[in-house]
Amino acid sequence: MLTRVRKPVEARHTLGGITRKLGKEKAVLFERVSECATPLVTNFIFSRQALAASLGMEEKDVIPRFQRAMEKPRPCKIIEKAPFKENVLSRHLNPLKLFPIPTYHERDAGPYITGGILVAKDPETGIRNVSIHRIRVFEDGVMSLLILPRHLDLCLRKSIELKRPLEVAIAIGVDPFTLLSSQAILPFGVDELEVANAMREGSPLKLARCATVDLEVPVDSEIVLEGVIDTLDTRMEGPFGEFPRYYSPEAARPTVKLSAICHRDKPVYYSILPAAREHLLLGAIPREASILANVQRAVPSVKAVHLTYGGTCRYHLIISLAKRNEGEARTAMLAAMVNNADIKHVVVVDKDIDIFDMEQVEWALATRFQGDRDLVVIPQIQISTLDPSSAAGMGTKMGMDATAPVGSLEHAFKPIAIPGYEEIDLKKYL
Ligand SMILES: Cc1cc2nc3c(=O)[nH]c(=O)nc-3n(C[C@H](O)[C@H](O)[C@H](O)COP(=O)(O)O)c2cc1C
Ligand SMILES: [Mn+2]
Repeated sequence: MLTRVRKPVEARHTLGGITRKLGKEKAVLFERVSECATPLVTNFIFSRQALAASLGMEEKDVIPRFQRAMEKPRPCKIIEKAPFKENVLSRHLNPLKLFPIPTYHERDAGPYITGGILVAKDPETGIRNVSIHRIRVFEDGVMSLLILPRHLDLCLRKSIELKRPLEVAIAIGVDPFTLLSSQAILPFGVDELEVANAMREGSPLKLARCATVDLEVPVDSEIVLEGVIDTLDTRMEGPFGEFPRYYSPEAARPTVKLSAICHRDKPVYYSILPAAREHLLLGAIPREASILANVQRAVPSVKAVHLTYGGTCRYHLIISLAKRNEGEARTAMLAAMVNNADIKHVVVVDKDIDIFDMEQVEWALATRFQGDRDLVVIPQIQISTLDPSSAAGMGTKMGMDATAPVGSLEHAFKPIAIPGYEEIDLKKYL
């Protein structure tokens, strides 16, 4: 399901436009982008099904396997040889001259690297950390990036205290296990690459040492940008069209000073269209895995959770509950809300509703929910800063209990059914 675009395409806007049109359908390989010799691949995670296929798994197995991998990460083997070391450039380092780096949205500040995993080490423990960052590339090859207050930020603060530069390696074009694991919600000190390795039952993830920094990246990386983060020499970064489909504003941010650009012979550049399914799902799957485990700790009868596309795979959560006691729905929604600051609206439904079918979820709201009785509103609490309706990250959370009373699914809330419906084979009659 990979479509090739052979005609030349502009990296500015046109490539993103074509990708967006195919966003829910197909992976795309752009063979010729803005006179650049390197092709660009994008959008291979265009649905949950496509993600599962890329992992060689059934859709239903993805979350349980991700949960197991997070619980039991597996150390990676490091080998010397790697295709990305076939070409190690150390002078005139400018990613814009080598790779087709897109400018996506109207008000974006410029071209951005969006599909690279950034590897760094905790300067105290030497434990690796992996995360994805939007990285603006300037005409002169200097890059500035957004580092939210999570693990890379912790590494950076420690490096400043120790007065040592923080080395980074940005690997572009990695396997989907690594991409997904980079988004795992883990305690600081757990190496996301070891989670990726644990998830790859059968074929282990091998790492190779970088050329100019003391870091390891997946052996099969197409491109590796190596350097150090400079927090003193900042540059403007943003505006940038983000996952909620709004722009996030500009600010002065740290820069990356490159020491090498490594790539395979004939590399393929990988990029993620912001706010596309690929971007949303990379966040949703690891979040669902963590939210489910946490909510089940509070309410074991919770069966599954779904972060919806309309809720940008961050703000809207549907919970499936095999309710045994009244009150479980409220406990579950509150557990989800405190577990993840981004979750803003939660709907809890009974086990007979398919939580991935939003028409069914709406039907449950229409027929099992009363606003005065089943609504929980929590004002003035932390929500996503990227939600433009928030007041500097403060807002209101809302939970809707659309479950029927315990025991009523067989009586007052018994959906209509036609006996023998499932077995009817239309071919026999038409
Ligand atoms: C396409 C994409 C772009 C992202 N951009 C950023 C970013 O610019 N800054 C940031 O801090 N996190 C960004 N993230 C989220 C982090 O990569 C993610 O939260 C990661 O799990 C953080 O890792 P950590 O827990 O080790 O800190 C992005 C995620 C994706 C999928
Ligand atoms: Mn981490």
